[in-house]
Amino acid sequence: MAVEKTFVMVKPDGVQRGLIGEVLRRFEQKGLKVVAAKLMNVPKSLAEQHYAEHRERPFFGELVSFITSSPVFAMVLEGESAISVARTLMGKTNPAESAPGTIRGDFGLTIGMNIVHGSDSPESAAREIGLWFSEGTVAYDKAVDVWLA
Ligand code: DAT
Ligand code: MG
Repeated sequence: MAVEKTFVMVKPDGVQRGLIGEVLRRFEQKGLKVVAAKLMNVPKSLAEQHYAEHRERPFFGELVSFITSSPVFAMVLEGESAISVARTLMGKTNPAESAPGTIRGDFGLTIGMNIVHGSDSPESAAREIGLWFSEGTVAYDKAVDVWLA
């Protein structure tokens, strides 16, 4: 086990539906610490780099146009096993198959609009944090940290 940082983003559908607070609340209540956050429009070049692994997939164009269509809320979360913990809270990629109680299971309906993104491995997390937060993250202690680990 190790303390990790992960890149998480509320996608345009989540922002438009007023779910930034709801999504963030779930990660915060789990014990993950917000170490960076910003609301931003996504340049096409950033979207293409972010989703580079899907470049050859038939839905790549839709993915890029969706993520650039309206602002996203991007953040970096830190905590014990943060990468897999965030993915568990998000639920499966396709909201139709995501368990109730997960973010996608509770708020999503279709795979194209699944509310939230989270890094899927330590390599992805490092790459995505560098891509979205080249300005860096904020290191700080919280008194509650000692009650979480
Ligand atoms: P995840 O977001 O769970 O990491 P992924 O990396 O496989 O999933 O795909 C990235 C996004 O692309 C996903 O959140 C929604 C979209 N997507 C994936 N598979 C799709 C498909 N078959 N049709 C349409 N969109 C898809
Ligand atoms: Mg992915």
